[in-house]
Amino acid sequence: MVVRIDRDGCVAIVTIDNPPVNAVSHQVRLGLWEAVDATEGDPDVSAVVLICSGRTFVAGADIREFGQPPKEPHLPDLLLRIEAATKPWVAAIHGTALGGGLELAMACHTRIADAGAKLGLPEVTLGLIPGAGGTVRLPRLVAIDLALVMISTGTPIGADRAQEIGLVDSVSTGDLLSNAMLIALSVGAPQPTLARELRAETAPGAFSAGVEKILARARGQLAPAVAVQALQNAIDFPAEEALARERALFLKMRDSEEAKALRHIFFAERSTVRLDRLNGIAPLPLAQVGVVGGGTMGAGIAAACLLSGLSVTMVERDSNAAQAGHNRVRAILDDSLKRGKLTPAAHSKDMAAFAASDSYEALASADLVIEAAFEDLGVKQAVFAQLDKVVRPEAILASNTSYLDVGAIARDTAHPGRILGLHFFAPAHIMKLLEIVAPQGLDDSALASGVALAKMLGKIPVLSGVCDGFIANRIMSAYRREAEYMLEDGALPWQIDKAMEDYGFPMGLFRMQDLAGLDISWAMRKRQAAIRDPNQRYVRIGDLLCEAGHFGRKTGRGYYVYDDQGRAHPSPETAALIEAESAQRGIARRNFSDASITDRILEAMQLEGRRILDEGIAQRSDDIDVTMVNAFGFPRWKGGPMYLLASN
Ligand code: T1G
Repeated sequence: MVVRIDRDGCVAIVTIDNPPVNAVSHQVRLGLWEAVDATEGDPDVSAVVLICSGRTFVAGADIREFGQPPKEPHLPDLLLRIEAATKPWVAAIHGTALGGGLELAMACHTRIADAGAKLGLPEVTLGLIPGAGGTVRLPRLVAIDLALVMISTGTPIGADRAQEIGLVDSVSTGDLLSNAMLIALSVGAPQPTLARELRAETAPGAFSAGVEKILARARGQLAPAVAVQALQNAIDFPAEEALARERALFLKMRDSEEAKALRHIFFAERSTVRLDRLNGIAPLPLAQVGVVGGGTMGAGIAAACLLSGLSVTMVERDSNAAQAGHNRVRAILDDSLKRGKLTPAAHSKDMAAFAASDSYEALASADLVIEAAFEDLGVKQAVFAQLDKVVRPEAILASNTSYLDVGAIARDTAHPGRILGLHFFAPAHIMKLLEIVAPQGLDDSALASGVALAKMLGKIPVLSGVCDGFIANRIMSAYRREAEYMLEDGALPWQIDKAMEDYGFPMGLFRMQDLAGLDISWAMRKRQAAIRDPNQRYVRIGDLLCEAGHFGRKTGRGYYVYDDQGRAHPSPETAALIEAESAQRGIARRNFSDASITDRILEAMQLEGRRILDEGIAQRSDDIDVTMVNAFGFPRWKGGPMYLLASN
């Protein structure tokens, strides 16, 4: 029974029980339809409490049903029936009320939320818009410009904020059901949400200012603009007409390429570590984490662990470096506090769980140690030799290396089977992707522990085999190579960057390299020069810029030239250098359209992705899509390079 009705005096308690997230599937809709019949038809029922079992209120329509023709009762019709009920429905919300779940709650006549609840309309993240009255009911409960932000960004809000703006009527700090019952016994005659007037904007012009910002940020994605249209309809038309227009827009978006691509990524991100080898394998308990290295990455990793409730001991080569590392971690947590992402109490608790030391002995009780030292094999091997002397035999050891052979790092240690790669992406406490690099012979329990750590940190783990660059950096190298070839063949950096930014990337590659510093990759290319394949085309433009001391934004010039506010501009000198290099290579430069630029780069990514799959480095093509979307901002509403390859 996915929907059951209990009685407590004159109150009917309708409970949805549809694990794992109480998605409002066809069965749930049928059950709720019958619950309306039953409660409306029972003279002894004076009010209804709608509550969910398990960990959350309804987290939305059942996304798995989207590929099929919708079955009656359709959610909008069900919500109209609940709203028109003669007996008041009280929505008792815990966990998350998202999408159709929040729409269901808004069709109820009053809402009480558990203090820890989150409420949102994330449909745009699936390439949709709310399709069951959300764009018409929400602006009748909260200010129209706040409704616009919630719907066009999909960002959920907490219970207190929801009460503050009028989305919920009360916040429960005790037993949710008991508090909901009290409301059910005291609430007056039901007032349909749709009968309310639209709420005014929080300040004159706030709505139109919001629209401008949303459209500017859409970057080629359709759904936010459609969400704006739906809200404008809610302003321009009576509720019934606005509902009909919302439904039409929703159905159009539901079958769009963008929605299909976003559903692909949604499920792909949740299946990256479904691995047979992990069935029945328990991760080791993880409470104390060691981090070797207090530089940018080490501090970011330490902060990510602290923010997830783990205790962290950082080790550096001496007390000054340890103090510097400690300061970097404190700065990250202070910033989280300043941004409101951390309460003062949590900030103090996290800092109390953190220590920095100049002695490896401090790692003696660690459950897992992550090495984030200088990217050099010898340095890393020395760190692991030290770790072998002090950590517990069952402790898991990991390297944050971004391309070195984890097997080579582990080779001379006492227990190579417990050493894996945990490749974080900068900034490590923010970026979602975590590449879990599994060398040959890795113990399954070590792998399971790496996956468990990723989940504790709220990261998306993707399993990678050992190769230069693993998955993400290897595909980005293919992107860089193809882009550099096009520089010699006729394109210019700002043209390539603009094409890729218009395609949906947050930042073009040349602008990204200028920001990171061209000298870093230059040093790596020099290190690898001796083993570079002489038959592979090699573009010197980056080297020429570095030889002239142009390392990017930090020196005022790289591919771009920078003004004194640090803003990038096309550089005539760089253009001249590139054209001279083409001439020197005897290449007749030609014009490129934006489409030919993006096509060539996409093909290069897909070709490298195929090689990564053929070599068994990645488990499945979906993992490559998840990697590129979450490490390098591949536009998720396009699904990823391999999804596009399969779709063509
Ligand atoms: N439908 C079907 N399955 C879902 C689902 C959904 N809406 N949400 C989650 N799952 C599955 C997920 O695939 C995984 O399955 C398991 O639940 C746990 O999810 C009409 C049209 C709720 C915050 O966009 O944001 O309503 O892998 O690993 O990290 O206007 O799931 O275990 O087999 O993510 O604790 C709008 C999407 C839908 C919410 C929980 N709703 N879900 O996070 O667990 S469109 C959403 C989430 C809509 C209406 C429109 C998260 C979560 P499996 P999980 P989590």
